[in-house]
Amino acid sequence: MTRTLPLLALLGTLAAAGAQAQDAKDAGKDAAKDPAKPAAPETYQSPIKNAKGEPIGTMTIRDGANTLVLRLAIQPGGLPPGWHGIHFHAVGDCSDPKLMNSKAHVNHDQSKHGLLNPEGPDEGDLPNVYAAADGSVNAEVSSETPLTGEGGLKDADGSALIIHANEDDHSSQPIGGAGDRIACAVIK
Ligand SMILES: [Cu+2]
Ligand SMILES: [Zn+2]
Repeated sequence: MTRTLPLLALLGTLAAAGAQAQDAKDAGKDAAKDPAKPAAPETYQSPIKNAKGEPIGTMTIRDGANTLVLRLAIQPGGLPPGWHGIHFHAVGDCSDPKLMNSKAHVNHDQSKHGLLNPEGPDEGDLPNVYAAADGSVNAEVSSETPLTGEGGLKDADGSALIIHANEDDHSSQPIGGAGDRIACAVIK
């Protein structure tokens, strides 16, 4: 699912009105390029906690007009060193020790899992992050999944950022072999 689908549907059914909407959109893009009038991204910050509920870092989301940017800052000792799969899961609940209350990946259109899957990705899929030898992470990844509005992370039951024990292979089902859920941040 992409953010442009509703606009395309509109163009298909209301050609004249759609053309006007496209003009308005182009005008908006021009305005966004003007450094004097930057569109302020919507921001959201939440603590990242391990499976024991101990804080290990901070997740910061900035959601612009077309893309969401997520920054992870995890302190030394926070994670086992190496690659870790991270995903948006469907429910904003990190309260149980195995972090299963956050349910499966955000996925409104029954896509297959995996950024590299020809039938994917689902809306929860994100690139892996790498924890340094001291267990710290500083990383930034992007996603087309919006923070608010239709299909947004802040829906009625919220969402969660889950960090897995292993890396995501970006193609196998259901979660790319990423293994246990070891850290979580609520998005509500
Ligand atoms: Cu996951
Ligand atoms: Zn997925």
